[in-house]
Amino acid sequence: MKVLFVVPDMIKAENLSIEILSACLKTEGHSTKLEYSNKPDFFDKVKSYSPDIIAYSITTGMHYGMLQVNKRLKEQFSNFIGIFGGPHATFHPEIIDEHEGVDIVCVGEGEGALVELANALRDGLDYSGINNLWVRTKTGVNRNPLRDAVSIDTLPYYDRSIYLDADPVMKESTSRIMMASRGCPYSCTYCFNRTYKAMYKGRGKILRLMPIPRAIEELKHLLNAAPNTTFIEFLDDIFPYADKNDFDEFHELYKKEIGLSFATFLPPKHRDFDFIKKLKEAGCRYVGVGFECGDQNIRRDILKRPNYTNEDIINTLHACNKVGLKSFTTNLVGLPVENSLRNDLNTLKVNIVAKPTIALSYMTYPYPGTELARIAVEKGFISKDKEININNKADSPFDFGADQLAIEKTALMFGIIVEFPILLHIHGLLLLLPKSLWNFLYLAHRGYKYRISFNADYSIKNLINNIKTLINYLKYVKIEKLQVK
Ligand code: B12
Ligand code: SF4
Repeated sequence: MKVLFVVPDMIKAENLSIEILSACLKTEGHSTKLEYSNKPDFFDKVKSYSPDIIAYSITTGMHYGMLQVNKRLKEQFSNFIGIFGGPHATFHPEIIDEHEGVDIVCVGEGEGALVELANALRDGLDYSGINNLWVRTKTGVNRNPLRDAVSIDTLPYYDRSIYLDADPVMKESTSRIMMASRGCPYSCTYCFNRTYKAMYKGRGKILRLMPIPRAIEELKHLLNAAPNTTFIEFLDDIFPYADKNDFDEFHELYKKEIGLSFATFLPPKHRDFDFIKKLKEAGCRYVGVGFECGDQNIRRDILKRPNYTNEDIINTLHACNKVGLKSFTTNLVGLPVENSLRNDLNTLKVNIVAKPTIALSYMTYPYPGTELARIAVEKGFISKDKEININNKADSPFDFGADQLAIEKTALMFGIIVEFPILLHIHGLLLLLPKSLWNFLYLAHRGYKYRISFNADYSIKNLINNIKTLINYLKYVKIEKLQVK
């Protein structure tokens, strides 16, 4: 069978779910391809490939665009099955009831389900009873149950070639992403992990780490597929080998067998100086730490974050600064709490003390199925049925009354004030500047720090590639905004 994955050309980042699904399909003899939906010759390319299955991996926000693309494809070609998977499909599978062109939705992990579907189509068998799939039939939608969580050690290597073949810019890129685990030990209320764990209860272990030698093999495969790679970004929810013994083994093997610089996400607890020093020696170029909120009570009661103090974060980041390891914090702004603006400013002040290389602010969104979404509705910050545009980072979906604009502008100036703390004294004055200006400054500052300074690549080529990516992204967000309206 021919399976076409369709994604927007938006952020120039590989999607590991597509790469693993593609690898599983190829193992069973199916052929796969990836096309960008926002390229001018997209429909011609679909026509010439003539896929049996068109597969979309959707997060909340990008689902508007992909549903629209599927609708247009259905109008032009009738002989393919349109299947949607990924976080949005998992937490809102009702898209199959809401959109005629959606033939199948995959809830949860897709490896087994997609391969079974392709095999059934190839063999002319009935596919309406495949576990994890909601399947449209002549008599209604079959909502099949979940299968057990996949054992990640048994999976093939990510199919890196699917992106490299589709996109010359990605092929040229020297930075690749990697995940050596699935799941997270924590259960924050705003995150999909909490809901996922509840969904998969009794269906196997949901936190799964690749044994270190297997992760090294995976990376060797990556280097084989993309020999120009110089940098690896571990995007695991939490760096899977952060415990001391694991880290020692990882440190030794990684340095010997891979030896490339990398970045990762640390668990938000205190890391001693020696650990940070070793991380730097292993080749780590920068680390991320999820700080999220400076108020311990909100962290514990509303966000249900793991247990850590502001001092834990401050000490870890000071250790990073001492050994010359760059760092970023992630911070949730516009939380659905009383005095949300005061809370944001408090979080900002702790960041000033901690001194990360960059403090990233994330507007809080009530993702479908999360407990925080329920809390926000319950507290009256948002109505249950409000449509939200997730990819638009400048507007809060919540109703903060008179503080609305101040919260949205503070989110945009957050990283800049942390870098230049003197600006905090004139926060009130800065709020008088137009939001469009803050939006521009936010993108410029974040883009510079994250894409250029972190990667220590000041070349004109890198600058141009990043500007192109930004323009692509802005164009896409603009189209999406219209679709939401
Ligand atoms: C890597 C990552 C990114 C990367 C790369 C994204 C990319 N190119 O796709 C970066 C950093 C760029 C990124 C950005 C964003 N991300 Co992100 N990201 C992740 C992360 C950490 C890993 C995703 C991943 O690759 N997982 C590994 C694969 C194997 O697992 P999986 O994605 O769950 O896929 C399985 C199933 O879902 C299913 N499946 C998936 N797709 C399909 C398709 C079909 C057809 C089928 C049958 C099955 C199927 O099968 C897969 C294998 O079992 C997840 C958290 C997580 N741990 O999953 C967040 C996550 C996906 N991100 C999230 C968010 C919110 C964002 C941003 C909006 C953040 C922001 N405010 O800017 C942006 C949006 C970008 C976008 N295009 O959507 C949310 C999405 C929530 C939601 N309801 O949609 C998540 C779940 C994090 C969270 N804590 O809630 N992200
Ligand atoms: S620590 Fe991060 S990935 Fe883990 S549950 Fe909390 S928000 Fe999600």
